Amino acid sequence: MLYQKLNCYFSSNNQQALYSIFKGYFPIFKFSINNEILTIAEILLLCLIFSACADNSPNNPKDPDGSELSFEVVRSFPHDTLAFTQGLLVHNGFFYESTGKYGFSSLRKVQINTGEVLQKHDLAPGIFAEGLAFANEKFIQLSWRSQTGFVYQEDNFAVLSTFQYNREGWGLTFDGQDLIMSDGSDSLFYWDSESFSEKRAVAITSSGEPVFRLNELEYINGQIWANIWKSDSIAIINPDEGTVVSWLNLQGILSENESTFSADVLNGIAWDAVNNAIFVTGKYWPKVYQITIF
Ligand SMILES: [Ca+2]
Repeated sequence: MLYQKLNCYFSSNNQQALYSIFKGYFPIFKFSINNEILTIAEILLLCLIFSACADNSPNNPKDPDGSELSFEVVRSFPHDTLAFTQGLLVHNGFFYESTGKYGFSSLRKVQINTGEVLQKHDLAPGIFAEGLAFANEKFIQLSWRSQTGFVYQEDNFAVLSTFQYNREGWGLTFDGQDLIMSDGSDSLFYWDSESFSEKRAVAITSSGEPVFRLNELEYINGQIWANIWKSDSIAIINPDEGTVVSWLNLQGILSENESTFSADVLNGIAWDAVNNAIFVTGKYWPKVYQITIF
């Protein structure tokens, strides 16, 4: 019975409505959904479910003081639906992609127009690959909890060296001088691009509030673009101030048909500096989208 009562709310992804029920009825200890009175046991269960959902709810931040940007899809390209995208970049006219999951982690060179994987390096099954950057003629790839980074030769993906760091690895990009990495917190970390030693941490805020779950990164035209994990939002960050100057909301970029694949969350931003083209994709998404923003 309770499942039926709740199903209509969760199936429509209506956690806000659920919250409003609590907000509106809690003070007088009378709970009802669709005019059905809930028992005390049901209410307690509802509290547990709600608190769990609230903790893991998708985070689509808004910046009331900043601009919220819209997007238009210019073109779309095929993307391997078995690629759990953790990092994406454009180099010399090709996508380079880092895919995660234990046993499925890889570094790939991908034909942009066809999505064909031209070259692939598989990581050991115990490594969950994460962010990817190209710096000093080498590819640098992070891992999630192994605290190990991998340095690859550009042409053949030969592992030139590995290095250690002392936090989780999430996103990675290169600003022309330093590597910039995320660990899922509200800070970005600047690393020396040769020694990989940490030079400084920058706390990222939006309207004075910390911005958590910073994930895949891309340095674009002097700004840092950061996926917010489990959301459709990208924070566009002024690196000097550590402030979000605008939010890009990509809600709806996957059509309903495309969403029926086992598509996971948005997680892939790449910039083709030569053609000033911006690409986005997600984990197991069937497409990579070239977008313009306005
Ligand atoms: Ca990227």
